[in-house]
Amino acid sequence: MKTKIRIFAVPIIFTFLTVVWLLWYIFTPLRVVYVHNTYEGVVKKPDRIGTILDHSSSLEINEITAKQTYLKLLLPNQVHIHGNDDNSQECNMNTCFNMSRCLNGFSVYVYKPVFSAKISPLYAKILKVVSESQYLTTDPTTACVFLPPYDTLDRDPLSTDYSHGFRYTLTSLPFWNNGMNHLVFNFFSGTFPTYSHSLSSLNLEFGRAILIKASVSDNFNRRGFDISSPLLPKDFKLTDRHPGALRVLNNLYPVQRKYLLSFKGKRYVWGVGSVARNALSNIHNNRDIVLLTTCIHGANWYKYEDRLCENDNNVYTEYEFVDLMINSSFCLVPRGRRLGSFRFLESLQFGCIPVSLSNSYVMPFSDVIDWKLTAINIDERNLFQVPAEIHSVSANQLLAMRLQAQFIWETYFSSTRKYISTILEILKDRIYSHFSRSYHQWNFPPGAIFNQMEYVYKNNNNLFTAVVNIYETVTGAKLSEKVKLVVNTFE
Ligand SMILES: *[C@@H]1O[C@H](CO)[C@@H](O)[C@H](O)[C@H]1NC(C)=O
Ligand SMILES: CC(=O)N[C@H]1CO[C@H](CO)[C@@H](O)[C@@H]1O
Repeated sequence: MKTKIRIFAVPIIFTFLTVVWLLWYIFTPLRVVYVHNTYEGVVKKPDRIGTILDHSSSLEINEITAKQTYLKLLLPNQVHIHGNDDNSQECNMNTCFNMSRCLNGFSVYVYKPVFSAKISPLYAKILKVVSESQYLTTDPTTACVFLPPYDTLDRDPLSTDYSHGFRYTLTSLPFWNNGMNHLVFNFFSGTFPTYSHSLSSLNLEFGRAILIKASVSDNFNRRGFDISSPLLPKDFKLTDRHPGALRVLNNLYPVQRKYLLSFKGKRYVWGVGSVARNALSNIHNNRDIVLLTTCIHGANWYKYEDRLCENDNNVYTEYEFVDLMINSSFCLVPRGRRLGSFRFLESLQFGCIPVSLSNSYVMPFSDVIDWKLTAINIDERNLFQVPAEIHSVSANQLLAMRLQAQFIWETYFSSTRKYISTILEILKDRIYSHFSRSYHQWNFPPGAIFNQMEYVYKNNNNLFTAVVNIYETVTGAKLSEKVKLVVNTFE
């Protein structure tokens, strides 16, 4: 009898130990540590870090990948990039951006110009401003992000600025790596007659590059990855600011300007984007609402002329553009053929509150700028409600929005240099997310560019700071609990 029990005891004890081990395994918090790498240097505690690292890199990573989540340790040579590599439409900063490249600080490498490649004046300015940036590096092996030497601003095959052959040139860049950590600028994509907003209409093998794109539609936006850009005018200044109207006039008043709402621009009579602008004459009253359109653009406009064109074309010339902008409380920004319109930035510059009519448009830099403080968005189909909506804005609100429009203009948009600084600071905020600037820093004076704090950890005691960056894909809930435990353990 006794020997029988002993024989059975072996597997029972074994099972018991296995269960205990499993429970311990499941409930032990993750001990994953990224030793914070500042812009200035690394906080070094090699012995302790070493121990933890060995532990984390073997055990936890396997465990997490098994749960269909993934973890990126921000340690040199330890970036684990998961996800479907071939589907660049799914890109986010965790799947398509190599954080390892940025561990020694934020830097930009600008490829040497290619003399055979045609570059528009605007792209030349972008290249120049980045080249003069404090973040420029001449060493591509240590660069965090890359700027290609090819002008991809205009990808409309019918446009005179369109350059053929990018499909091959971008991919042949020496550090291209399927676009990883590259910035690709684009203002015009798609073409007559559909002006598709899809990424494939770019005619460009951009892969995992971050697109800095105008006229982005919500439906094709790689959120948190691509950057929605305003449409910059061709004659945009390099470094001098285009001053805001309030600065020029040195006057905020009258709060209610002569015109409540104005617009002066083209209308397209037919095809994509024509609906909103063709209906404007219905709310034009020639008193406080002045909405002027002209059918005249391109050589063959008269072929499509409608019965209102003649009158519209005549009234159009009766008002001066600047006079309207400067004397209007609100400026209508109806979509054109594409979602973005030059009028958007012009309104900000004139301290005129933009009233955007552009369904699904992703407002410029909207991951940091809160446009609700500055602009009004109205569904294109509700054009007839525009007067009522803007009448309901109080004088106080109007003044606040006007000041905010000027602040946003002067801080983030008023020159190519400001524009580029904003983009680089957005990228920095994303990459060093534990240091990213707050909503208030971005949206209130003096603004995020003024506040370029360089953080340095002064470490006088034996403790060290662990910053854990965990990136999750599908099932996040369980992992997040563990992350909290980790942070509590080491803080
Ligand atoms: C990320 O960058 C590091 C450092 O340059 C490099 O060693 C690593 O291979 C890169 N990973 C990928 C997936 O490109
Ligand atoms: C038509 C009109 O009122 N124009 C005015 C617009 O604003 C400027 C600057 O305040 C005035 O000089 C114009 O007379």
